[in-house]
Amino acid sequence: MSNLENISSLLTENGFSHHGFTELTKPLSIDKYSEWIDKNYYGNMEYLKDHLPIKENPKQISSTLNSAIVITQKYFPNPKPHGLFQHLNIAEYAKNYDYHHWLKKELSELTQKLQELYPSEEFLCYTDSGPILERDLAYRAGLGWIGKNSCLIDKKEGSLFFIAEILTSLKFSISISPSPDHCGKCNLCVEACPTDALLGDKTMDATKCISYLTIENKKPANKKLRSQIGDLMFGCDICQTVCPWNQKIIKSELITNPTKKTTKQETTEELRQILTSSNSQLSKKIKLTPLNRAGAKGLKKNALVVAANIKAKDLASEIRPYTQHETLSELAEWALSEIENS
Ligand code: B12
Ligand code: SF4
Ligand code: SF4
Repeated sequence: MSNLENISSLLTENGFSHHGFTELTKPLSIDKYSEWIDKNYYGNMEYLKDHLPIKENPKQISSTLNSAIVITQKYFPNPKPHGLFQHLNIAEYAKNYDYHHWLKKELSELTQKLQELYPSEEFLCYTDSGPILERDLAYRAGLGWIGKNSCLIDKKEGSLFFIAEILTSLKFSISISPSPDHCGKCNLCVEACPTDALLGDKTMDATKCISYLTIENKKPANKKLRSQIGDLMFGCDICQTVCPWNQKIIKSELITNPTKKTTKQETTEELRQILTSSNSQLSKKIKLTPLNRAGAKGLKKNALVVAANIKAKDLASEIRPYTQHETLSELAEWALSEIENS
């Protein structure tokens, strides 16, 4: 068996059947990335700008690295659900415990097995944790195409998965034919995006993306964007949910596991919990989940926006104290006026 066949069987045995291999070369889309940075589409995610030189030349991570073993891990149906805030609109990936912990742990175990098989070689694992252009890497490994929603999509797997990789000094004889583009004339994701964040060229203006606004951006969004956020509490799946390549998967899951429709009262109760908890109570609760990225303050900011958009009149007395808040006072005033004028 060749190294490649050996590793491929190990990955499949460990549950990573959708995997691929590629050389660790300059990403195909690095010019696109650089243009994207120049246009300031990254908002306040400064690390994306800082990472440009390493992303361009991944061997800067370690000069002995030659290849990447790339895997995907589905987050829908949820493999590691935490069960918090089941009546709020939270992106599917974030309904699981934080993948930076559990997926990284699974990868580290795999890396250890590889290290035992090849003791003189180097192995480093990442998932969303290194200066690596992961969609480009996965594309080069033959794991899917880049859709107009900018996600990596596979015909069978859809796009509701994480990407992770093990960089290695091993050299493989690889001849991968990249996945053809199956978007065709479809434009559903671009049309469905509530904030017009998708640019139509397989990239986005992240400063308009609800995922950025509810997770990464610590400041309240401008008033126009606030109302476009609707009831999205954390992250956004709209441009993936409308995608025909995910629709097949979502529909079959709904048949086997029908979800109960949430009521406005249930949503209001969970928003109330967030608005009335102390930061430390809330931080403790969300610590091991992706919600921790926004933090307690970020969740409160998002709760004010959702409360205003769903016109939660019952929450006026919970919102009022925030009109005295250090950073959320203007947002709270806006939320109250939205609710009172509805
Ligand atoms: C910053 C970031 C974000 C930002 C910006 C996203 C964006 N589209 O630019 C925000 C906060 C908005 C975000 C949102 C989400 N993210 Co995010 N994010 C990242 C991160 C850390 C960097 C991505 C980046 O560099 N963006 C800048 C743009 C310009 O780069 P890009 O998205 O990689 O896009 C490239 C391709 O589109 C490519 N391209 C365009 N045309 C072509 C053609 C060819 C042939 C090729 C090869 C490439 C190519 O060029 C672009 C630049 O190189 C990556 C992890 C990583 N290290 O890569 C995760 C990552 C992209 N995110 C991920 C996820 C899951 C999400 C969300 C679904 C979470 C959610 N539900 O809210 C959403 C999806 C929104 C969307 N439609 O993209 C996954 C994507 C998995 C997948 N199947 O694609 C990643 C890979 C994390 C992971 N390890 O699993 N994210
Ligand atoms: S994640 Fe939501 S806001 Fe962001 S591009 Fe997709 S549809 Fe638009
Ligand atoms: S919705 Fe249509 S255009 Fe958008 S990524 Fe899916 S197939 Fe491509």
